[in-house]
Amino acid sequence: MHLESLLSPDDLSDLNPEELEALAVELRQRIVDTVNRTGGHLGSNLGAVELTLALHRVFDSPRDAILWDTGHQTYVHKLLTGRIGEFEGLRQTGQLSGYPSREESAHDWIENSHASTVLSYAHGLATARSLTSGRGRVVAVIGDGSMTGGMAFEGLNNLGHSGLPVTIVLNDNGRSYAPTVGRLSESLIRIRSNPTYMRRQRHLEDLAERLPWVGELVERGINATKAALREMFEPTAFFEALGVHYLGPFDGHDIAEVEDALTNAKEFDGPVVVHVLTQKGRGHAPAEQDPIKHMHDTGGVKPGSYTEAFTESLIKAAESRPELVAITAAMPDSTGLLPFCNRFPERCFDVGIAEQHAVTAAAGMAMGGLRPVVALYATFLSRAFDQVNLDVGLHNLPVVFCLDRAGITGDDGPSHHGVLDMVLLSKVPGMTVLAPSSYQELQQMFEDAMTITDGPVAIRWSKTPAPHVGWDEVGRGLSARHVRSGSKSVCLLGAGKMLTVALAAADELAAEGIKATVWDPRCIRPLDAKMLDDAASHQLVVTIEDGFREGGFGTGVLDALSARPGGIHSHTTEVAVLGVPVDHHAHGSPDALLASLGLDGPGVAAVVRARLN
Ligand SMILES: Cc1ncc(C[n+]2csc(CCOP(=O)(O)OP(=O)(O)O)c2C)c(N)n1
Repeated sequence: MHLESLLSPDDLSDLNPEELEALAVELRQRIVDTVNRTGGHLGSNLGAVELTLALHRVFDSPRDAILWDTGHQTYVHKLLTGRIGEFEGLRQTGQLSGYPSREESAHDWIENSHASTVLSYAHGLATARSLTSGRGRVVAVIGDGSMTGGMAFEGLNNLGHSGLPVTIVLNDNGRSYAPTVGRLSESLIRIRSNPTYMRRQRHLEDLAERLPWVGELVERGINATKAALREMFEPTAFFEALGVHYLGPFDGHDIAEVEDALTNAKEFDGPVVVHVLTQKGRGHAPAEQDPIKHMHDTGGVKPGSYTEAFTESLIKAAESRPELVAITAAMPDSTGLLPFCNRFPERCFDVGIAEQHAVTAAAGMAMGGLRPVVALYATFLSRAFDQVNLDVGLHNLPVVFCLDRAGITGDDGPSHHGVLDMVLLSKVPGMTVLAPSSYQELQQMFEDAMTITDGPVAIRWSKTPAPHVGWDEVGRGLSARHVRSGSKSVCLLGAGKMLTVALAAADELAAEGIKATVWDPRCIRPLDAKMLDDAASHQLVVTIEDGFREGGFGTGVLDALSARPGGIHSHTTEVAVLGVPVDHHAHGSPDALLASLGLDGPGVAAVVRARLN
């Protein structure tokens, strides 16, 4: 059997062990070849090849619902469910998504890509099936990294309580991006690092069962023996205390072994976890060896990027501020924290994929006199909005949120765009929100944020390359920066990286004789009164941002201008608010996506022309 002749999971049923092994080799090769061109989560997918084959042989997808946590590890699933022809276009504009996609296939149930949700989906779907006599099993695949998120524990607790027949596959490779942290994963590590221990345990259990004892007493005796043996292995006790039966651990690269385990689990009438041990990057030396770079689509921190400016500023501030600590939610590398963590290991906290905990733990640290910096991707902060608003905001705590990948982020699609942070954070009373337009601005803003002690500060920046400017082109404190003087026809306010777009539009308009004024607002909240005064003296004000247009920076400007005595019209000023329409935007290259939304130089210039005429 060759990969190309695989049209559906049914085609796997007649394959013998040798053919399956050969298919696994082909699948790996196809993934490596494609991801080398398109980027993507290589390590997680290479580690899930045999597991995915076994899942599709034992379960009858899509009648049986196979649900993937996060969804970054579904390339094999895509290849086995009729998408070989399209796989070339992985993550390319208008082509195959890097995550499950309901539009692509009936085999894809959920398209989350924010971690730790799958057990809750499974609880819901299994509940629906039991109430409607729906058929088919529910299978939830979750990694050890995603098991560190609070929702996973909530889901597990409810599944155990419900007694619903859900098969949970714990795909344990010991890593999130970095090695997985937390007490549960420490117990999992003990098992992983000592398989003979586990074999011995199974052997002892088998032995106990074969003892020639009879009757109920003995039954209890055996269970007690088993329980005592299991006590040695915390995960077993942990799952079983929650009412979830535990099977394992199994070698996740042995297809027959995993199939046996899944077949047994399928017969079980209640929630059961099948613990499989896998190796991230399996079968591809560069991915097996490099802990992070080849594992996920992080590509490392680029020299000269905003992220690097953050790393530099953080270390510089930490040198003179022993109270400064930094928190990451399982992403020390891609958020730029790693050099800080290597230098000040006792001041760096990786809390697992637990953004909500990260924020409230930061609140506690600030209460205790520390100066916490919480480094997250902008998209993952929205999960912790309530904690930002109440646990930090209501207490006026000086926590600094450093948000990478803000704005339209690109290849990862709808779940990864950082389009909500300005909308949400600008509603937190007392929150200062800063958006740097250059490498140097970010450094200045971080230094300034350290001096704000009466409430939280957020600094948000994009993944795209940072402009480098002279120090005379950098603002200070909460002031906006007047970048270019024009006539009184049009004033452009470009937030963060969109300053570049404002300047491109101004250049284009200048060639036509329209001299635009340009401001770098720097501070999204509170807005600088001097900038607003100047803007109000123009016929047209155009605000440009890379977050949602509604409720973000531009509508803040519009509100502020209309709240002035006499309102906007007394100044004969018109305001055009340009930003990302409220929608779930697909994957694609960031600047191309922005251009398609009219958020580039020509798009902005066109709006100005149309409004001035
Ligand atoms: C809420 C949230 N925070 C952070 C991430 C970024 N992220 C994507 S995959 C991943 C690691 C997941 O580890 P695990 O579940 O063990 O899967 P593996 O890749 O190891 O197979 C992280 C941190 C995310 N997807 N969602």
